[in-house]
Amino acid sequence: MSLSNRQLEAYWLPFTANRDFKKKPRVITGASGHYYTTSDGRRVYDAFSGLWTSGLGHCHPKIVEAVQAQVARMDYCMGFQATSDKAIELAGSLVEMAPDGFNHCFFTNSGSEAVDTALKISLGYHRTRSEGHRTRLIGRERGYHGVNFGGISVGGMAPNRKAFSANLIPGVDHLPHTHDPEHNAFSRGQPEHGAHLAEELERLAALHDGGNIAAVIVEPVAGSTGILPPPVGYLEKLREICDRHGILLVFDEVITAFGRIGAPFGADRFGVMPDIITTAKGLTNGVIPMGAVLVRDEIYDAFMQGPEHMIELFHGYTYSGHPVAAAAGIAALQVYGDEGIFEQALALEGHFADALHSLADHEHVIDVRNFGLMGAVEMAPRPGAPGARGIEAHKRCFWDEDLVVRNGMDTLQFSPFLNSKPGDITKTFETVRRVIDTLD
Ligand code: PXG
Ligand code: PLP
Repeated sequence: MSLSNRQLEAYWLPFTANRDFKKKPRVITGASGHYYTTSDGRRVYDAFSGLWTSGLGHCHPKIVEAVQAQVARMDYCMGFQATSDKAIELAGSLVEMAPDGFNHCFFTNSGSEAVDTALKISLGYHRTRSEGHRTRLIGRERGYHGVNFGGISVGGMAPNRKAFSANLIPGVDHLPHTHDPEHNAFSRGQPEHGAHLAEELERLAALHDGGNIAAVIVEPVAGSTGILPPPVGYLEKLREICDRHGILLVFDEVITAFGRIGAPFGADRFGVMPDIITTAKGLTNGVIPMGAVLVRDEIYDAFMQGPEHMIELFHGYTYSGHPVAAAAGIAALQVYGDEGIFEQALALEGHFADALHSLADHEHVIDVRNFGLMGAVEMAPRPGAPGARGIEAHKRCFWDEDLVVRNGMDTLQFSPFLNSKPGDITKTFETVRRVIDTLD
């Protein structure tokens, strides 16, 4: 590799321990199917499918072809007051795949932008209906909603908030998280205990008056924090309380959409319909950055009033509906359908859960959690060095075992390809066991 130290030093990596990383950088130079190629020439199996992004595998030929054709045909066009044919086509494909009643979508470039857009749409929606006093937003402890100011304000990942705590947006409350190892450790799929935690929303409605609350945002399955599936009955209860008080329910499906939990959307899988859905990642299979906010008809319709020459929502990104991203999205959605990917993902769940839970007996392991093709293995922190076991496992997998797994502190996370071979999943967890055997 001919990259210089100056170049390496120049790059400030996101969500990475930069000084430690730069001592021995893990650099990826190629990707194909289920494998990466590293800068030292190794073929490495990707057990995280990108960053939850690339469920179809890397460089899917149909998506590559669509992107190449589009970038040569039209690289960019203005997205305000004009748009590309591709953005319109993708909007059509997306609402076709979405649950009934979600017939409109707004494009962004990431999940973080989708979240902030959804929060603004929620506030704007109530204003258009002369309920502008509904300003409070409710998130949840341990929630991840990206890194923009709105997203970290409703989010509940303490490290992502603490440096900015004085500058978060006002008027936000948090529901309690649903992690309850005492009752639910080693649950397979949805834990039995914890539906009552949704009733905290009723308490907040009593405190503030439900009529002052604009929206509640949750991940149907909390991902980034280390996989917390919703307790049985929890999402249903949230929906019920939102209905009682006229509060919008936003599902942040940046991870859970597009097959990750065996259905087009988490809303479909759980049979609980939110009012707004945020997506990104799998929308383009990670090939070109893009996010989308899907809204129910009532929400879009509420904005469509006033003089017709006037802008209804003062919001948008230079790259909203970018034609090359949209081309990638159209192709990805086509492949999901043509290759029966969501059905494949659903069929793989049992095998994945078995393989993941095979680590439950390991001395370092204190919990295993899963839903769909999302899995977490939580290790006990090494006394005095929380996070050390997790990052050591990640590095040993990468350098010694040619395997990419992701760690958040001491929790190893797994996001297998939606079209994984069962044997590769088996092998992944045999390897992980071998690696955690070597940890102090
Ligand atoms: N909402 C949710 C639910 C997410 O999971 C975002 C918003 C933000 O999306 P962008 O595209 O702005 O990153 C996410 C992203 C991990 C991990 O290791 C998770 C995410 C991103 C990177 C790593 O779990 N989630
Ligand atoms: N900053 C400046 C000075 C800009 O002109 C723009 C967009 O025109 C932005 C920020 C926002 O960029 P984006 O639309 O890519 O989010």
